[in-house]
Amino acid sequence: MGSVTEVNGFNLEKLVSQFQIVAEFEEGHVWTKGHINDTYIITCRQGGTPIRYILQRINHHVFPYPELVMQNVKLTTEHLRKKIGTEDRHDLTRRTMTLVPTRGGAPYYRDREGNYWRTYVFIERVTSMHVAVLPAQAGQVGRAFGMFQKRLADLPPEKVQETIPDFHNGLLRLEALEKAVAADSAGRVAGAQAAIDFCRQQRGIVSLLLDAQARGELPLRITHNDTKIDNVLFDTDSGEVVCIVDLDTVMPGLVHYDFGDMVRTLTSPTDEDELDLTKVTMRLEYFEELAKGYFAEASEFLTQADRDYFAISGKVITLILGIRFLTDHLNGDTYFRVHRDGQNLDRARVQFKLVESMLEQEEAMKSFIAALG
Ligand code: GN1
Ligand code: MG
Repeated sequence: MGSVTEVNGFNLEKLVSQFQIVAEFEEGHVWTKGHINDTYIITCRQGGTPIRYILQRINHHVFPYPELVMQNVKLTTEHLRKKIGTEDRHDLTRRTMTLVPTRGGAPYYRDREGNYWRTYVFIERVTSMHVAVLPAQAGQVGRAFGMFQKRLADLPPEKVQETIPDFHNGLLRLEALEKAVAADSAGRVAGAQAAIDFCRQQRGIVSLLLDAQARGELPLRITHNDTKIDNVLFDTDSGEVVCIVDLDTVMPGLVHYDFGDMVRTLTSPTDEDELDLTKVTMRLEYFEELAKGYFAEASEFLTQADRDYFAISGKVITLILGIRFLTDHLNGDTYFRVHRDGQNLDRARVQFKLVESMLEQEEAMKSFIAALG
């Protein structure tokens, strides 16, 4: 059996040997999903049976304190495992992420070049998607993240580190955009003028949640902070949600950003970087299923003030994401991985089109949330 050990200049076999894996390394290959970390799928064998793992190199430019990220991940996964285990022990290694410790018992391995590596058990027989194709899927994902927040509600927030400070602070994101425009370091400002103008016209949106938070209306809770549909795994056979992944940005935050990012990714019928903007729209039916699913789980811990801000949360986070993609495009694509020229500008344009569609349908979203009670 030919085995692939060397990928991107990393010896995957050697790296995997740092972790507590009781099986023989067979091969590893790149997994292209995700805009930030490098991910490899590793196949080992035990008694002729393949056992797979996820090996990841944490992007330490985006996450300047990988130790804290891993401290959060360990705490969160252990807490979720305990919670899920008391409900039903069936399939525990599929229903939460399972970290494989290093031989020394640490949650990550630091190599000689200063790279941070971690290993998870690969969750088998699941699929993930970029786009919801049935309204019921929006409901399932809403429910899953509502449950996720509920299960973490009794974790003391001070135990979870804010690994990327001001992650959803739209005012700072706007400042970063203006800096990028002024510097024009990649010479791309002229080609992105319409997108820049849109951000300036709509700038009032980004502070709606920050202002409510500053007025003391919205409490901090432990949130996921990257609730895109891609981060939910569905069982291949039953279509049920199995697991929520990508716990790197679990931090104290507002539940609205989690809900809003679901609106962004579950209601749009296209990929994040769709070129045909006529296809990009906020599908109200998907929004309604998402809200019903989420509230079915989250209702018990939400306050009335919380409820008042869910209908506008989609446009807030979607505009912030658009600003971030646009800023990165202007800076020469130094943050989000791109697979083609102009991809970050394409991503930004999709977000702005979605914001427009959300603005057109805001009253309908507000009435629906109000009627949920
Ligand atoms: C990034 O790497 P990935 O795909 O999990 C980003 C999120 C964005 C998302 C947009 C740490 O997540 O904030 O919402 O892209 N993560 C970070 O697809 O910036
Ligand atoms: Mg992420």
